[in-house]
Amino acid sequence: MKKKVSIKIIGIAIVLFFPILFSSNLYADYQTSLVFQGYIQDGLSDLDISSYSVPFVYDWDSDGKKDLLVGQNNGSNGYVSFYENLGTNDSPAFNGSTYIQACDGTCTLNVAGSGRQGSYQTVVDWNNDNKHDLLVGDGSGGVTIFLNTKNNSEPILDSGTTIFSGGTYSAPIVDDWNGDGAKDLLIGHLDGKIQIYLNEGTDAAPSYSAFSYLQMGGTDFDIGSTSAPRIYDWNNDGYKDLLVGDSQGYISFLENTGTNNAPTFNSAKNFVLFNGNPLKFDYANNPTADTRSRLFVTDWNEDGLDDIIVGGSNGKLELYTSVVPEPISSTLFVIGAATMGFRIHRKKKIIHS
Ligand SMILES: [Ca+2]
Ligand SMILES: [Ca+2]
Ligand SMILES: [Ca+2]
Ligand SMILES: [Ca+2]
Repeated sequence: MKKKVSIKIIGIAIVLFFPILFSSNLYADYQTSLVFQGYIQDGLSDLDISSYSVPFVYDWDSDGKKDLLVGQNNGSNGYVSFYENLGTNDSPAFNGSTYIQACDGTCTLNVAGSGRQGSYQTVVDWNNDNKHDLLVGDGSGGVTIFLNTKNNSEPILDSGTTIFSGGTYSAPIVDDWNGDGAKDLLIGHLDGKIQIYLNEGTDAAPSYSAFSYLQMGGTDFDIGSTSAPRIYDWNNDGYKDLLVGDSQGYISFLENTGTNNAPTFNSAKNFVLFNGNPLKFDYANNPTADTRSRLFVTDWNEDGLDDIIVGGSNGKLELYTSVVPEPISSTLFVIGAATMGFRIHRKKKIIHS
């Protein structure tokens, strides 16, 4: 009798998950369990910085609650807005924002904006003084480090030091790419490629001169246009992967098939949502428009599952939350369904005993 109940539940679970198994293009898509939850709110309206939003989640004022830093392009200026979290960590709430300043006083951090790219910001302790700093890419290809001259609860940034200038649409991130203990740079650009600058200085005093292009399957990786990387171990195998935004609004997943000290990539696949739709910025309203995407992975609702925030052309921030742990291969879906059946069965057994 108990066996029958268990099989029935497993059957229902498999039927529920069945459409997912066959909803994606196996050659170009990467199925996720992400569900679009709508736009992040600011007070009673959609958070909206007007154009080309770039999300970064960090507890900027060190009060124990994660905040939002939002890069943007307002015409020819790239700013970074600080949205202080007035809610909690599992239910963030915002009410207005202030521009990040680049001095001890009033001097709004302002980098070059151009077209689809204003500021692309990454929080990092650049000089290892235990105070978080802000690395900012801009529309004219520049990369600037703004050092925190005060403390972590009331950060005051200096006027910035240029690391690179020239090029177009720089989207820099920091990572010890080759595992030698010194922070390296990966930089996305308008040309769709990703530059890797290995640190020729030290971790506390980085220095960069030569770069190589990120390789995929023996050639330069090229997403087409306007590449914007973030690093995250999305499939939970212990190896850092790359997630890359582009000009069209998609998110590409580059699975690291090498190691953390020698990452290698063989394919790029577009994220597909739980319901089979592509993860594409503003897909519901503009399914075919080039909406440009910049992403940040975070567990937004603190349920233990990875979520993604995506910024794009309309200046808002989309929230996508996972409903099961990644990766969700078809095999794991079946195992997951069976596990669910087993758990329900066990629970019933306890209830009936
Ligand atoms: Ca905070
Ligand atoms: Ca620092
Ligand atoms: Ca991985
Ligand atoms: Ca989550």
